Amino acid sequence: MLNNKIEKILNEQVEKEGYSSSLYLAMASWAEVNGYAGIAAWLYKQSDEERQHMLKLIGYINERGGHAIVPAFKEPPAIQKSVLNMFEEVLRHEQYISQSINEIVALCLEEKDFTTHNWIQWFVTEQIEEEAQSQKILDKLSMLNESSLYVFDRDIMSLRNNG
Ligand code: OFO
Repeated sequence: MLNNKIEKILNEQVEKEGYSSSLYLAMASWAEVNGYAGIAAWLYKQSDEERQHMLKLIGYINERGGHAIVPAFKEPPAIQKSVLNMFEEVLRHEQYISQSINEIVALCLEEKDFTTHNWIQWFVTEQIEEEAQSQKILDKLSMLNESSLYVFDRDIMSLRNNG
């Protein structure tokens, strides 16, 4: 059974994962209309993954006797300054999510909720991968100029597949 504090922080995370999904969906749409099909595909997939994270949390909260609440999500930006700027934002956002997961871990220890502490480890590991992936993309992007973005756009697909 979840205590109120844990239920509350997990519900806040539902909102954050749902917003992440909307954010990446909006980025995907922007990339698509600007001709970056590969980048758009990567972001659409990322948006789907974030929705899965949200569902995972909803499932756990309800399974443990809580009530998962689906909130309204704030509207993500529709326009990006540039591809580089957009991926800087992706990395910043993932770092923010990692911090948020860490806060859940800390609260679990404080509240002696070792079941949720164990369960949330999946997210801890996932965030290591997501930050590394975003950093890898940024490293590649910072070596490119605008004209080589086309090559990068095709390249990003294989980058996702190879981890
Ligand atoms: Fe990006 O992993 Fe969920 O939020």
